[in-house]
Amino acid sequence: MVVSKDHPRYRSLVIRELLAELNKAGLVSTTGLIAHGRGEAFDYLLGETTNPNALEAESVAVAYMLEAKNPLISVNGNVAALCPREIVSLSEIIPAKIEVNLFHRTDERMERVCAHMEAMGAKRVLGRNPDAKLNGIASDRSLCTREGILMADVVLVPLEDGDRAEALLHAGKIVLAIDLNPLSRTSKAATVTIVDEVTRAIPNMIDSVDELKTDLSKRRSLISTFDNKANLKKSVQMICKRLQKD
Ligand code: PTJ
Repeated sequence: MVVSKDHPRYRSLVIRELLAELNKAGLVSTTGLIAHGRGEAFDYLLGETTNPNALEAESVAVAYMLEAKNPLISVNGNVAALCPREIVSLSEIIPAKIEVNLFHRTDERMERVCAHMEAMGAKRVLGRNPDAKLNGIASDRSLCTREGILMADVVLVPLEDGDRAEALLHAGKIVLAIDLNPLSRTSKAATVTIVDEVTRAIPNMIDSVDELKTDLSKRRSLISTFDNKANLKKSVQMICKRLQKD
């Protein structure tokens, strides 16, 4: 389908087309399309822009990644489809490992998502050959690598479901979530929740790396003063305000 650039929802329509195409190609799961729809609804309510509280959470998340011994970015089908190059850039400048972890896991789909990340520039993608398990998850999402998720101390999980976010926390990890729904279990459980659309959040994170890399005291102060519950409350209040205004 050709989408006209004049269409008021051009960006949203282009992203939908991309996800639908990559669903046909076996990269994005069918429920990934539904998850994206839920995200879009929250984004609409948030004004489809990065809010100051999201920007703050993005800087705090980068501070945690730079302070980490073993930072890792967990990638699923939606994330691989939406912003693969940006994930690769972030992983290179932190530096952080990349591991693919899928909710709807088959060997074939794992290979597709890993190969896609490599085609988009990732030099090393973990996940194909799991040799460890994350406790507390019944499904195949528990499969992971010792070198990657199991050893990571800080894990960035864009678009994660609540069970896995909680299991990562129980395993003693700092969990950085990107989730447009400030009411989700993941958002509430995470150490830092970025309530922003992933294709805006990752570039914003990349932008803050340079400054935070050289400023240790700013990193530490961002981490020590951040209150995730209060930050989430601001996103909910923003939604309420917008609903009342219109
Ligand atoms: O590729 P797989 O098999 O690993 O499956 C991935 C999905 C996304 C299907 C899986 O992780 C899942 O079911 O996720 P949930 O539980 O639906 O959670 C996704 C969360 O991300 C929801 O709260 C959405 O609001 C939010 N979300 C969706 N799209 C975006 C988003 N947040 C930020 N940016 C988005 N583009």
